[in-house]
Amino acid sequence: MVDVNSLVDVKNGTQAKRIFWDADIYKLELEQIFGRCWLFLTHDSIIPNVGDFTVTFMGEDEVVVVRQRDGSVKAFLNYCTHRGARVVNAEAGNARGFTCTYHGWAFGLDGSLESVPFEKEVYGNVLKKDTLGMKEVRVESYKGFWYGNFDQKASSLADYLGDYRWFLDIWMEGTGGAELIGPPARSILKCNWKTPVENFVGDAYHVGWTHAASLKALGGPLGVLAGNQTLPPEGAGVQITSRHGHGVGILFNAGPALMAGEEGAMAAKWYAENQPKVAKHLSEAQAKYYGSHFNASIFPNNSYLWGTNTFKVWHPRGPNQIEVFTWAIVEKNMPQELKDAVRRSMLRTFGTAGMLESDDSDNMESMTNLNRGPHIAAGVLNSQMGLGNEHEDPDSGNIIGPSAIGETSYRGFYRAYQEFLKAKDWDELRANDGKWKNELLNR
Ligand code: UNU
Ligand code: FES
Ligand code: FE
Repeated sequence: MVDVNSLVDVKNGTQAKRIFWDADIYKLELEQIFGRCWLFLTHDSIIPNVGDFTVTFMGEDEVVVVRQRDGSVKAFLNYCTHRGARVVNAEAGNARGFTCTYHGWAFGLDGSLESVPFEKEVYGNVLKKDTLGMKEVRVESYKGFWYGNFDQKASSLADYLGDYRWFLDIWMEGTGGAELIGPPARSILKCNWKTPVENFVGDAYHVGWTHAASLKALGGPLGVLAGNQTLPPEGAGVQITSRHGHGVGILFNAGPALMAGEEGAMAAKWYAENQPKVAKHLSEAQAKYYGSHFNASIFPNNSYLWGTNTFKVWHPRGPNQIEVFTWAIVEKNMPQELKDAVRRSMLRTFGTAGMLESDDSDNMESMTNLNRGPHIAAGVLNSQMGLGNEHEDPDSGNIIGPSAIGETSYRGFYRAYQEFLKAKDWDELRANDGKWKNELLNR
């Protein structure tokens, strides 16, 4: 039995080190977190046409996501109801239906079992075909971003995102919508899934140090941080955490991030021109954040950097391995030339062979694999930076840490992590809605 209370100390801002290694904790995470949270699947722009499909994972379960004939989107577990072989073997494509490679059972786009080779001759009428369709998974979308959930009793995706939508809307909606460029690149890292999630949710601290050489080589607004030569001044940024652990760290006006020269100038011009439109379309308060750099995670395992424009899912593959899916983010109305520049910048920085992606990987792998040693595994992780400095954000309804560098959203992420591991069901989670702020603010 895992003693969940011992894993996170919300008041004190620490977590047990064994959360990065322990197989029993991992099993509990698959049940309590990946079995009940909204998990990113794909974006409308990746499967625009009838029959377009993409294969991904929800936790350890492989799913296929398909554009239906009526324009809706469905997701199915990617196994055959005959003997359990994989039905869709391609990573992505367009199809009129799916035929299992093993014995040739054929399923429609809607998952229904349409035909079975020699059905009459070999089965007679024993086969109840209408009960043998591919197993469907609940899906919902927000601004074209599709998520799946194994729990029929989970709150809606909109409620799950909650007040965090205030920040998502800035880039998902502010200038007329966002798109992902895929299919996603896929790569394996030998680390626990939470090491990159916590890094993206709230780590502006490592940027100048871990990424010193890359920042210096690439330039752009984040280049000034290289080698920790300067601490971002007061007012340079904030950190945000929300009800279900989604968080974002903001570096104001650093939108072009690691784009220098002509590309950087093109990006800066886009952000400057569009800021007034965001004020009109959303609000003045949100427009203040437009053109900033966001480092962020959506609980549990979906991260993005807006500005650096990478969008990722860190799929768990056991307690000490992940499969990373990486897309580029563009705003729909950007000129094609800027979209191309953004995609190139993303590939240079956070693509599979990106400079900053490899900088980070060494840290994440060591944080995970050192825990083989029982003495190291027994310690605690520290996320106390800025403890006690946070307050409620009157604009967005979230909790805000008032500096660029701090660990407010680490604490928010692990508070939610512990709550999901503890809660018996979604009714209990909903009953807790009034408590989370007091827990984090230590009131
Ligand atoms: O990698 C990150 N978490 C990050 C990158 C944070 C801030 C700026 C750039
Ligand atoms: Fe942060 Fe070592 S300085 S992990
Ligand atoms: Fe990093």
